[in-house]
Amino acid sequence: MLGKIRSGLGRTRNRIQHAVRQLSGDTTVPEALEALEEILYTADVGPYSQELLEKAETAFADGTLLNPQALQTWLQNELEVVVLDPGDPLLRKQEAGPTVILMTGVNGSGKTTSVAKLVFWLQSRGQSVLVAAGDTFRAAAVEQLSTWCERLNVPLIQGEKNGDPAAVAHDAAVAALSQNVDFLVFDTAGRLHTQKNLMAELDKISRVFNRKIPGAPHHSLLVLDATTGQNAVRQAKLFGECVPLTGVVLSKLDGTAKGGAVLAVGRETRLPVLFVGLGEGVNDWEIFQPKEFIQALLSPRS
Ligand SMILES: Nc1nc2c(ncn2[C@@H]2O[C@H](COP(=O)(O)OP(=O)(O)OP(=O)(O)O)[C@@H](O)[C@H]2O)c(=O)[nH]1
Ligand SMILES: [Mg+2]
Repeated sequence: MLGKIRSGLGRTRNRIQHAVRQLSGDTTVPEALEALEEILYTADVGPYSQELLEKAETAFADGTLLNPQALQTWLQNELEVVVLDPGDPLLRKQEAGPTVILMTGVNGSGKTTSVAKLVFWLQSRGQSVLVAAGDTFRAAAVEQLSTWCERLNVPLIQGEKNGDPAAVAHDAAVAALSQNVDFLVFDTAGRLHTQKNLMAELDKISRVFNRKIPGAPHHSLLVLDATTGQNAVRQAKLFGECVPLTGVVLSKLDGTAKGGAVLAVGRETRLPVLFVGLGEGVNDWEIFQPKEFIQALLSPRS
């Protein structure tokens, strides 16, 4: 993953490279602290930055940190404990019956593209998949998803135009049970976390699933656009109030200079980031590995 994450983090890495080199080079303590501050703020690590800076200062003062050169490893270790490990196995499969995955997120966050990437990933693990289009309001949305499904050769359940997405959930659950698929992936329409009705709709979809398939949806993922930086944290909190979220997909990491937002999301929401999106193709998808991610973020350009 390191190579891909490293190039995917390109813009973030470019912006903090100067400070990273300074941190790993020959510096004084004040210079090292300044470089640390630049890294944390530029990468958009969030409110945690201030706390980390103070902790580093204290560590220098009380001798825990002996010299500026030790700061790089110290920072790496500090950041590693912030981010939850996605755990193993990812997206645990139910012992019997279909495992249902609900994809949620604000408009344009990358849900539909992530559905395609996730399907491809599941297929590459030998799993059978059924997809359902919960976005019944926009013809273009169904078209986008059906194009992906044709390419990936997976069946798609869709409802009537402008129909109730909960009805699609019902039909999808019935189909998943009768076809005995391993996974059912449900794409939803984008919604703002401030739109009460649409947020309540997510709860309705979940309840319909649960009536048909015990415990479903088994995984409710929030797709966050990495380029939105700290707003992602707020989205995670508000979506989490409507559906019990189990994890985060961080899309568009390739297009942001604020890759450190992953760390804020992990720390503030206590939700594991499971996957990252690194482009528009089905292959631009990686399991999120905190250690490697932080290493890629902080390593000087080779
Ligand atoms: N560079 C890059 N682009 C991405 C990534 N994921 C999605 N996109 C692009 O972002 C745009 C929006 O993606 P969608 O998957 O349609 O987003 P959505 O959340 O389904 O959007 P709505 O259904 O309208 O709410 C598309 O142009 C995607 O190609 C990613 O990881 N990297
Ligand atoms: Mg969509």
